[in-house]
Amino acid sequence: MAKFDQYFLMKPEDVIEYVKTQFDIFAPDADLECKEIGDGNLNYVFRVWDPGSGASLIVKQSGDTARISDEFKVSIDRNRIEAEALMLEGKLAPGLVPKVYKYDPVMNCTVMDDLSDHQIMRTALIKHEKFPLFADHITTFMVNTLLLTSDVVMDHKEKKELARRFGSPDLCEITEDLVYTEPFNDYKGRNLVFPPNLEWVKREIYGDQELLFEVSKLKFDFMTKAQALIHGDLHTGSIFIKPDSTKVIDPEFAYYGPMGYDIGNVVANLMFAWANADATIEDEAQRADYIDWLETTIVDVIDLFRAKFLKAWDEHATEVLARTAGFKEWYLETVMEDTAGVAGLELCRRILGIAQVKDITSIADPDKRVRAERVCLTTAKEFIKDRRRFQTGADFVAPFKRALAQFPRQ
Ligand code: SR1
Ligand code: MG
Repeated sequence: MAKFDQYFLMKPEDVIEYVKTQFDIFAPDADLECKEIGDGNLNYVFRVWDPGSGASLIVKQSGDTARISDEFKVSIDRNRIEAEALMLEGKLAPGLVPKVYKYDPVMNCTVMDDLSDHQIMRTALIKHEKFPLFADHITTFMVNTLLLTSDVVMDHKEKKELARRFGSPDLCEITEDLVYTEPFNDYKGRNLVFPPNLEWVKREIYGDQELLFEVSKLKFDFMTKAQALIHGDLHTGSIFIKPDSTKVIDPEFAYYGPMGYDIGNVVANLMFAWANADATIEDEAQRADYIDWLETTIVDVIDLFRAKFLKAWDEHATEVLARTAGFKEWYLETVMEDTAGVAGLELCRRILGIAQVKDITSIADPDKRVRAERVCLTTAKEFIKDRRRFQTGADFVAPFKRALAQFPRQ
């Protein structure tokens, strides 16, 4: 039996041998180098390159537990889900995902484009860099991947078959626990609450029964609303970016769920960047300028999504009743309501739960971090409880600005 005929978790030296036996991208005598560069919670990401020619590739492999903790036993089939999702997204939203060269169902790895000329968007936002094309790119990605995989556009039998291929019980369980349940009751005792905020969180989050009631409704929506093939983890750590290019990566949580799940994640993660900028940029004019760009970007994400969604609906809808007067506007209202609910969930879970974000944890001054967290959590409560009220970009940024005013800068 040859070395790569049976699954094992590769080390960098194995990856070099793997790519040499599978691809002719590198010269046979090339002196390849390889480094594990993954910094996500689940997988191993290897960059392989030839210092002579400059050619390079990424090999992403899944293990049978999550990197973040052995507590999470996750099917290695998630690598198939990720590879198939990337290939489908590449067709629906050309140029907005990395190119996949090979999916290997034995080694549970995917070989794809190296995007080292881009940066992880969260890292760039923490450095307070601007990306004026982001809202346009991400809304094209979301409209194309969401609307075009929904019953509005797809043949219903084909859509059900696609939903079956993307049934993903292990990864859905992670989302159900980490996004929808634990932030609101810590029932597994693994939340990571910033100690100076613990009493506030006990009162304002764990003690809010109306909040829990609304979160319960949203959780059942996530489990039952097979609306579109969502990316399932569309935060700024799942986006590679440079000024003229945006690439969405890591769709291993792809699953048939509510469209608002993806849009809400984008909105919430831009708000984490806003909270970070507000807390860490000392110079007032520079801070105002950067926050202005973030605010405009959030407004544009919502308003461009709305405009492109309605246009794409007119161009692509095949379901006969989708053309009923008023139906597409009603449908979009429900997507926006779900977007607000999920933005609220993401704002809570990344502050209270096990999978946190650097935008918040890197705020060194404890008082500033306390304020940033309370601003995000207060915004989240409004999003979750009053989600029907949020329809336009201006609606979405209003609660964050109100919360900033409610907790004055020290
Ligand atoms: C156990 S995985 C924790 C989180 O990391 C992923 O990126 C998802 O966001 C998941 O919820
Ligand atoms: Mg990920």
